[in-house]
Amino acid sequence: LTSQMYPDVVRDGRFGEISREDVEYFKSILSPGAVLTAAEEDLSGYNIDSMRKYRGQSQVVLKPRSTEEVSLIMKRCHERKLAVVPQGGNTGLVGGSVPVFDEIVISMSLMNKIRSFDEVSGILVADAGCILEATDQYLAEREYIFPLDLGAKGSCHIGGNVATNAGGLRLLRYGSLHGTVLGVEAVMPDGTIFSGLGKLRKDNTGYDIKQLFIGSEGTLGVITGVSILCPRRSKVVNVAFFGLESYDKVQQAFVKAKGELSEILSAFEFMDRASQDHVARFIELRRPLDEPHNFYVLVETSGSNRAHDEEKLQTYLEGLMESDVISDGVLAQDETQAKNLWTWREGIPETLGKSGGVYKYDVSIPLDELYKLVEDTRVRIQEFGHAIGSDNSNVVNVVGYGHLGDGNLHLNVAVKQYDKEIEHILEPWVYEWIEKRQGSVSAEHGLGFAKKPYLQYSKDQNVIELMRQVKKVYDPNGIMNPYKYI
Ligand code: FAD
Ligand code: 2HG
Ligand code: ZN
Repeated sequence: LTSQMYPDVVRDGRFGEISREDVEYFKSILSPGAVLTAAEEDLSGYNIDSMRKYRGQSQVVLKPRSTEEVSLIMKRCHERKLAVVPQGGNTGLVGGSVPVFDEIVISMSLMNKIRSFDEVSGILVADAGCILEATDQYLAEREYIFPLDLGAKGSCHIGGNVATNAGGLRLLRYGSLHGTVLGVEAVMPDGTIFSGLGKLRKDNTGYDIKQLFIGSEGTLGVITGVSILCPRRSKVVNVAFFGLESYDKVQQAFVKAKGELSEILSAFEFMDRASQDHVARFIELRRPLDEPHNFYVLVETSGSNRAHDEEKLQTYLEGLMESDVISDGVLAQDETQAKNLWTWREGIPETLGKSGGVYKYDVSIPLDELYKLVEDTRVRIQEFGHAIGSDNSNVVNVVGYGHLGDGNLHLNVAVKQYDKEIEHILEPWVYEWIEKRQGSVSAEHGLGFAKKPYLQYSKDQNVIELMRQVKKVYDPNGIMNPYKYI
């Protein structure tokens, strides 16, 4: 059996097909309403991803309320070799969160309780299905902050964030989840519960197994709980937004930000002109700067002393103006203005999503060449006879933006509709370009279904083989999120 969506992919014959008895069994162990079947309702919300690019054909969605229920589900799936897809907020960008064929969707949405929070250490223990924004709000009420923030915060789950090792807007300040996550509770493919919800910052007692779950994208087990170290929330947050004329100047501004804003620097995001022209077509807000610029940077500082922080930021901006690094800039005067400035950054993927189709490349590249990929992409598309532009006409819109402070570029190529010719112009060319610079073909969104074929551009064959062996040890029947990752 091949997939309607992916004609080259064949259903793995080792997997069982879900029977009426299986459904009855799941109904007997889960709470009322926690077993959804295609025979009774529309499951498209679980079968289609948020970009509407990937579509599976799952007939059954299960919504466990506890780790024990997940364990019973997985025991049955293990015995019957039923393949599953763990699903969080379904905001992933690489087609990892939806089935390919008839895999059972295990939706974590009903496992959404905070289990404990220690106001002295800042250690939070919570169910995997807690929504990121709600969790951050819970922490804000206690003057703490979740060490991760991203545009999909209103829908994504913290378990989904850990499963994808999401990076986002605060990584520059608080580091990766590999450092902040202290423990993971997960249900293994055979139903065994891995109780790794440690609350220790330091623990050198052997292999750190929980690290394997961080970024495993549902291929090793179902994450049911997370223990994470949360920093104290900064009392003073300032946001500045400025325009620059060259990518070289963007780099100079970054070096100066590290030197002058140092410990209060909490974000350094960059956006090119095409991305901002695009956002301007969709949002009502007045543009932050009157004149157009080739590049824009959003700098955020987070600290504890208003006068000190504002003086630092002001001096930083004045210095950049005097040395002609930036052409113009604004400083948010209150929280609403700060939020509006962030909209110009966070609104890029959201508004690009309104195009007919977007080819997304989430890559790590040494900083000096980071923007060259965007320029080279424009040249290449033109060489193949396509016009580039950011207006509403029938052209290809190539935009570059991202977490400059982390060396992470988001290259998005928006088209009127998905088009195999454009895809062949871009792939594998983009990946070869990355490979030549020893970059990463997936900086933060993961592999999922979309990037699986391109892993070899970033990882050595021996490393890939070791990854395969790990997968076999954890999931010998291959029932966890099949057809993806590796
Ligand atoms: P899903 O999309 O449901 O799942 C993602 C993957 O994790 C799937 O493979 C799934 O099987 C697995 N998974 C989910 N939950 C579990 C679980 N409990 N146990 C095991 N496996 C699980 N990413 C960034 O890194 N940085 C960004 O700045 C960023 N910004 C974004 C902005 C927007 C507007 C959008 C739509 C996405 C963005 N993302 C970003 C993508 C990011 O990966 C996801 O938003 C988020 O981390 C996924 O969480 P989720 O709960 O939606 O997971
Ligand atoms: C962001 O930083 C996200 O806004 C999404 O990682 C990037 O959609 C994208 O390409
Ligand atoms: Zn990002």
